Amino acid sequence: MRTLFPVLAIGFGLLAGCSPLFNADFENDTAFQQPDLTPPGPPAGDEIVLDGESSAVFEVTPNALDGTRSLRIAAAPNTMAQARMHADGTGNPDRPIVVSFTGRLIAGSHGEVNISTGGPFFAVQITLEGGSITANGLPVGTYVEGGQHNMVLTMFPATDTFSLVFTGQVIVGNGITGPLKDPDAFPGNTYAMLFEVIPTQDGGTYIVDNPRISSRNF
Ligand SMILES: [Ca+2]
Ligand SMILES: [Ca+2]
Repeated sequence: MRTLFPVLAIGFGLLAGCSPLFNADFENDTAFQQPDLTPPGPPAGDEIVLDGESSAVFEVTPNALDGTRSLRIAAAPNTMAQARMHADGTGNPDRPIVVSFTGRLIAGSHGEVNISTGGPFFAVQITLEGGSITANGLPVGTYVEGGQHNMVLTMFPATDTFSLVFTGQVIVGNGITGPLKDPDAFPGNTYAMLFEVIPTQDGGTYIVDNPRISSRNF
């Protein structure tokens, strides 16, 4: 508890300055079953959309990254699995949009985290593969395979740019920024964070928790 308290305090501080558009922690879900696709609690209308071949696994795991439940997304060899965290609201179009989650990519897996603002192209594409992290195609650092990482991505409507912070078992520099890939579609008419396990010959698994999309109030 002593070590957890500062993390919780920071979490509540961030939430206080943000209006949630999507929020899930999987704590009310049943282990080894699919998550509730309409996450309980505010905001209303947020939803999870699961997609993949019949071999794809989307189940709540008690081997949690935070609390007692997380979401496990697994793909069989040479197949994909994706879980889309969909926000119903758009927030204040003059304020930044903040997208965050905690993840653990099992060694050998290839993961992508794609951020949509409702346009034909993703605004930001993050890839994690073989220990390397890229953002919109550019290398930004490294992660420990099988380790835990936390991402906070902020998108700024005044400049159509993003800033990216990775913490946890990663080596990623400070002050990573870049242009959004689909500026005409931002601010968006919808927002989503798409977790994808990309096909590899060994298959892959991404465990994720606390996916959040928020409209910042400042
Ligand atoms: Ca959790
Ligand atoms: Ca909800």
